[in-house]
Amino acid sequence: MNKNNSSRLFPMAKKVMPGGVNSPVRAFNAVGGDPLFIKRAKGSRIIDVDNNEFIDYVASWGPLIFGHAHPEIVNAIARQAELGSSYGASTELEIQLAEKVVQAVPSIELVRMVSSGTEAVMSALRLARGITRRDKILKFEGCYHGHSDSLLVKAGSGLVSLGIPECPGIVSSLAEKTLNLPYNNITKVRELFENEGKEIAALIVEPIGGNMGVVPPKPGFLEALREITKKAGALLIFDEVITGFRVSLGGAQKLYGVTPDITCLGKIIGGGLPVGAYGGSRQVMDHISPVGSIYQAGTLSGNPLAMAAGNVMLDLLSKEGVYESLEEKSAKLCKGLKQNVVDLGIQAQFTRVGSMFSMFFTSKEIVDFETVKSSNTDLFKRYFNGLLGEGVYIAPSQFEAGFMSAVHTDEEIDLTIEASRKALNAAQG
Ligand code: HOZ
Repeated sequence: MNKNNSSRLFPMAKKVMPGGVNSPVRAFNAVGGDPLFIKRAKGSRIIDVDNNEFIDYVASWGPLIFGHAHPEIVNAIARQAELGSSYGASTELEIQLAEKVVQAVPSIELVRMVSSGTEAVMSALRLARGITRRDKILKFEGCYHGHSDSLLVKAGSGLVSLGIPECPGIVSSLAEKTLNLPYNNITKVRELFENEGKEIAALIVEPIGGNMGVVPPKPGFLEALREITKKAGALLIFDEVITGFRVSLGGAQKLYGVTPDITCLGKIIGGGLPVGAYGGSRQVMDHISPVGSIYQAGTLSGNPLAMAAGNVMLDLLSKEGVYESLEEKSAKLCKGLKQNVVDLGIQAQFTRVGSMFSMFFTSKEIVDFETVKSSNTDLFKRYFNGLLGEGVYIAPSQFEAGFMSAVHTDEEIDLTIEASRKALNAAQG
């Protein structure tokens, strides 16, 4: 694979941007080599500056459920751009998108749009702390909820990929307020709440772990979190930045039938544009300014380009058969990938919920951050590079999820399975 232009651009990028990237997960630190520089993308394919074309399972880290540059989304953005890209004032588009979110997501009666998932989660925590007048929050090891100070403790995603156990720069008195427990371990949650429950403002969880690779909740885990938080007067926050509108129209909460107090959403509801949102019952959300006194604001919140794209995205997602088709394609891909490892005698675990999936190179059953971290990252590194050479692009880290889109074809899935077999064969040497 020719990487001449990417390799030419990378030193230039490093001269003007830290590590040459604008988000650490884009660097290829965990897999070696220079990162790809992308020049365009269409449907299920991305094309780099050396004209290498890849079948893409990163999908901009999840949101592009209809692939890149879907014509209806592109048209909506173009139409809105003609009318102005930002007003810093209210629009009808915001109401339309909010109505769709409220209709689809069980826990949301009122929603506040923001500009990123990080912002949504940061604001949701402030809301929970403001309502309960408590400081502590509980999260789970390996879950990543964006990069706000309270949440960069034992976090997954880029931190685990880059091997950063603790992020300097976080005020220790704030970090102390963040409690961490192993995902899926309800016994430990109960113990903690027995001792400190009255000090905990919120428990925040990815209802399906998606930022350490895919880690599904064990049966009963989410239900128990709901019961325990309710009893303690703490708020339950679902970070559905990845799962919201991906695993079902109503997100993981609809899939599992567990309703949190606050839900955080991300870029899916902006059709891949920079958007986040948080929502809950009227009672909870009325604490936010200008009704209540918990302040949160943003010029680009409810940005009209993003709202226009998001409206089309949610309309497309509402069409009959979308999730069934995603399920079918994802099941087919994972079945093929699984057969490969069986045939080649490689130790691997597969996790999948709907169209988000992972393959971990370990013999341990995947239930939490520890089991995820038992994966053979050297093997992953060779596998990733082999796949790239075969024209398949997955996230450059063992600790990220893969995403199927509605526009991946059966033929592309077959090609991916074949590419994976070759890459695995080469990787095991
Ligand atoms: N953290 C996200 C992936 N798990 C992607 C956003 C980013 O960090 O760039």
